[in-house]
Amino acid sequence: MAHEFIQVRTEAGKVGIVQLDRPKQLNALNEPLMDELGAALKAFDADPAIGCMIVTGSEKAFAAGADIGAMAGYSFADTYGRDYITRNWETVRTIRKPVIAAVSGFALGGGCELAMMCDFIIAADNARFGQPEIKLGIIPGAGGTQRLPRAVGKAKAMDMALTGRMMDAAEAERSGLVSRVVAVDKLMDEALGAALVICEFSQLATMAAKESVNRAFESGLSDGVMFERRLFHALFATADQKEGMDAFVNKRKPHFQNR
Ligand code: DAK
Repeated sequence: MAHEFIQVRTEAGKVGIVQLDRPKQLNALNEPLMDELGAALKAFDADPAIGCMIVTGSEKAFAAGADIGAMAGYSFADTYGRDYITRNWETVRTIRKPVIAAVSGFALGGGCELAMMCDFIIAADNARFGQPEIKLGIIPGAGGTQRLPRAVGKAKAMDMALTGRMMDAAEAERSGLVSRVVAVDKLMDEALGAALVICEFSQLATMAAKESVNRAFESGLSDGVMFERRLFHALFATADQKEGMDAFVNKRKPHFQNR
């Protein structure tokens, strides 16, 4: 499938990579880009050969936010009536296999929100995160006021949402927004390394782990632990659990078959 605003490729036949590709606009997110991104991720999710995905941008920008020019003239009827954002911006949330955000440069507004919708963020040392919508007379609209405090706590989330300041990679790692920071020229190697590790495991187990961690943000502790317990129990019905434990006991490498 031809794409206008993204590049799509696979690595080692098992990692699906989507690179946002609107360099002149610092990967500002518009409707067709989000449609393309969603379709590419869904196709990878449906491909049994793919075990993990990476969403990335350019060295200068992961994404500098929603396309301000495109939405500047929108009315309430345009946004609410056409279900702006909800309709196609959150497809990444529906992806069942793990998705890593590899962030270099600016991740602002909708760009920061897109990165936070992924399962974890690996950042280059030049990464800068922010929710500067307040400077435009609006507030974050794709989950920023909800996911940022869950990641970094109320104090920093309020600071960023109310002042619009950016957080550098070191502060983002300190605050729990990103899982790792690496030199900018090592970003894709690091993300790919993490993705390949994930691909070694049973897809049933990685999907269950993702679903269960995400449940922590949707439920109270007892309900979340019960959800985890039931998935844990269910994995004992898989051939991959037998394979993984037999391989350990017999000191050999496991060969998971995703069943
Ligand atoms: N949209 C459109 N174009 C953008 C852009 C953006 N978000 N960010 C940058 N660009 C364009 C610039 O206009 C410029 O284009 P030309 O002038 O060359 O044609 C080009 O990219 C390069 O940008 P700069 O010349 O500004 O580059 P600098 O290195 O000097 O500065 C910067 C980089 C990232 C600091 C700066 O470009 C900047 O501040 N950009 C805007 C960042 C921003 O405010 N992002 C938040 C956007 S608001 C909603 C839900 C969600 C949202 C909205 C509504 N609803 C539910 C209704 C989400 C909103 C947002 O994300």
